[in-house]
Amino acid sequence: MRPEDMMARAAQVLRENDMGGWTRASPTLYPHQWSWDSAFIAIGLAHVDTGRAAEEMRSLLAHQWKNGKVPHIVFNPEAPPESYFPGPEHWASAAEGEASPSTPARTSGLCQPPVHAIAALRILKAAEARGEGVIEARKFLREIYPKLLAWHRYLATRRDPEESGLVTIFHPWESGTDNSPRWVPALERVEVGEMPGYERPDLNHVPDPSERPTGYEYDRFIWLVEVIKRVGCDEATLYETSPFLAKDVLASAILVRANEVLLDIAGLAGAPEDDRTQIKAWIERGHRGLNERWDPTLGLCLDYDLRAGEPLVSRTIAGFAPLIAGSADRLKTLLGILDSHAFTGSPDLRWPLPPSTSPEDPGFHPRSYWRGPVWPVMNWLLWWSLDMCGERKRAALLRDHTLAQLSDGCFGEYYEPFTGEALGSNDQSWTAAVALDWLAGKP
Ligand code: 9WN
Repeated sequence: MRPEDMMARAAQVLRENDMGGWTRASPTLYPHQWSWDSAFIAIGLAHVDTGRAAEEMRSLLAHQWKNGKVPHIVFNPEAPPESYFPGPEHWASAAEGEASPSTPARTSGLCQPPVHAIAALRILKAAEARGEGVIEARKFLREIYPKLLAWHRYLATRRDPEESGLVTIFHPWESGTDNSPRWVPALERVEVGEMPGYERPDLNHVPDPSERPTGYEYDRFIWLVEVIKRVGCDEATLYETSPFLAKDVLASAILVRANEVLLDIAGLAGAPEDDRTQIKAWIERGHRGLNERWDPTLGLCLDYDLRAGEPLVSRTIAGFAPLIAGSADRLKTLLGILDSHAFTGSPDLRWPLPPSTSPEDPGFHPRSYWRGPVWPVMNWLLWWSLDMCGERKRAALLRDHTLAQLSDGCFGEYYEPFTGEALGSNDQSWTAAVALDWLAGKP
């Protein structure tokens, strides 16, 4: 597929998933607006229409909770109840609590990794590169700055009362890498209690159930939703009671970078010095926290199970957290691991692209979601981080190989690492968005 054709197709995918001011994550599997998907989608849209890109984020942030939380899903009121589980009815009781946004409650009670500030600034950069919509983009950044600050404050306080610099999650869905081996030992410790039966519409939208999380995992996912709902999503109570309580190094690294970007946005917004001092302190704390989670044997950063009081040992792309956070002292080791057989160096791979879980990890499964498949959106995050670290050549290769993979025109959600087959949902919005960003050139 020629680059101009791929670009046109990617823009078409985003148009077809456009629900009027917001974009569904995919045509059938995900009929709602997801938090971090939306941010990546805005990055793609920025190359087409500044106003529409800003609107994507505005519509998500309109549902921000009073305590600053940006919900992981904003539900589409028009999606039939049987289209996704757990849907708005399931979350209703929890989403009508004190901290939730104004009624009718249309969100889940969870959150996802904070890529939003990164996306917001990229809207401006893309507008500047196109020489169009710059004033609008600057206005948009000034407008959303307080919301982004409140979001980061929420993560730095309610999700880190220990001031460790690391974000606590109450549910694997909050990591965005749901069934990753990252969470296996912590999930195994969760005892599922009494709860109503449920159906899984997600299985109707993939050709093979092995591409999605297992029934064992789903029972725990849905039970944890129950646990969170029962306490009205109250963070302090969940700290005491939740059977799943983990520090997420990927979300924490993203937060470090997002805080760096927030400093730039604070500058544009003419924010008070106090804000900047606070943001800088969060950045420092984040680096410190990640440093403590470094595993010298694996040469990767590891999540931490607060309930069990032990590191969660696995070899996944989340281990590259210090690279994403821009910690210079880990760069050389991480690049070595990235190039090694454990990630992109195996000659058996269809493309030298990092599987979500290393084929050398015991939890690896080449077709199962976050257990092995290559996720184009994660490649974007790594590409962006490598570029920021000055690793331009390596970044360009990662981009070019991902684009080669995407030339099948499917815009798959994820890809089998050895065969290159598109898996999960086709026409996945964030896949199209990152392709668009790459094809449009450097903003
Ligand atoms: C649960 C929408 C989302 C992504 C997540 C991905 C998947 C949902 C699901 O899809 O999660 O949030 O139903 O499997 O894991 O990263 O945001 O694309």
